[in-house]
Amino acid sequence: MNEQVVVLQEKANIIRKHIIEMLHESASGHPGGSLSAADILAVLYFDEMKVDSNNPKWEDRDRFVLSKGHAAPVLYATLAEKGFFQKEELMRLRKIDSMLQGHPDMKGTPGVEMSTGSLGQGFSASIGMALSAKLDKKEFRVYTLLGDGELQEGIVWEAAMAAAHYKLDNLTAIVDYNQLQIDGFNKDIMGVDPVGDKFKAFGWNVIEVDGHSIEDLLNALKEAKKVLGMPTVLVAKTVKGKGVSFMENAVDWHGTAPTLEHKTKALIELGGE
Ligand SMILES: Cc1ncc(C[n+]2csc(CCOP(=O)(O)OP(=O)(O)O)c2C)c(N)n1
Repeated sequence: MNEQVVVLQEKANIIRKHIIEMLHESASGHPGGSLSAADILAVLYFDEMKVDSNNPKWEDRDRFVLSKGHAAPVLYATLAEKGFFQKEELMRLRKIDSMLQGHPDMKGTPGVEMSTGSLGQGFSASIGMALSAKLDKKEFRVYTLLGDGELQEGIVWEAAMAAAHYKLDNLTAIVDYNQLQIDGFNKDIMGVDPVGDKFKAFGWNVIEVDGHSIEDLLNALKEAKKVLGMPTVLVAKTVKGKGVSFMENAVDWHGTAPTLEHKTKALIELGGE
């Protein structure tokens, strides 16, 4: 395995540990959908995206929109690791007057590009950002992460149609395809499959990847940049709660915070303190 992959895997693991610690400390939040996206955010922020934590508003930076805003802990952990703010802040998640609210707030947190939480709207906003880059003849790229449960929102498909219509090849969407939403498996609540074929029919370039394979993610993101005239979506197969055995594929861990006992167990599985 090459060194870059090992470094990124280690970053993802650190992000996972922060998630467990933050959620335990605040006694609330969403572990399942945060853990499932840790590898994706590690690759985006520590390899793919041009961002500068010393200059969060740098005009030419790449943009990332966490459309599945309830997974805010994975974004906060990544931003802190990247140096946008002190890691100690993570322990103030969801506290009164904290900069880290339960869902991302673009006015309160350095590095957060869009306030999200109402499923589907972050995706629409990312399309506006990509379109404005085109109109302003800017080179930056826009990345956005959606949940597969989020695809149940009608707004997603109107936005997908617009992105293809405007040929937004500067936009890469990633679907965290963990097959669960808040109440159970998507297939039992409102089937979203076949996800790739749907995006293809809406005019998107589609790449299917293993969302926990650093190599797959690196290659797919590189590939996406070569495709011109249409937006690309990575359908990233993931496991909700990935990395903590008792949280994996368990709907109960969508929005439940770990107790001290859970935290201790989880941190041991993730490789200690
Ligand atoms: C418009 C809207 N409706 C309902 C919700 C409540 N909600 C929060 S998370 C969630 C499930 C999301 O599932 P998914 O996108 O698959 O996220 P993941 O499983 O990856 O956490 C729902 C329905 C919301 N945030 N926004």
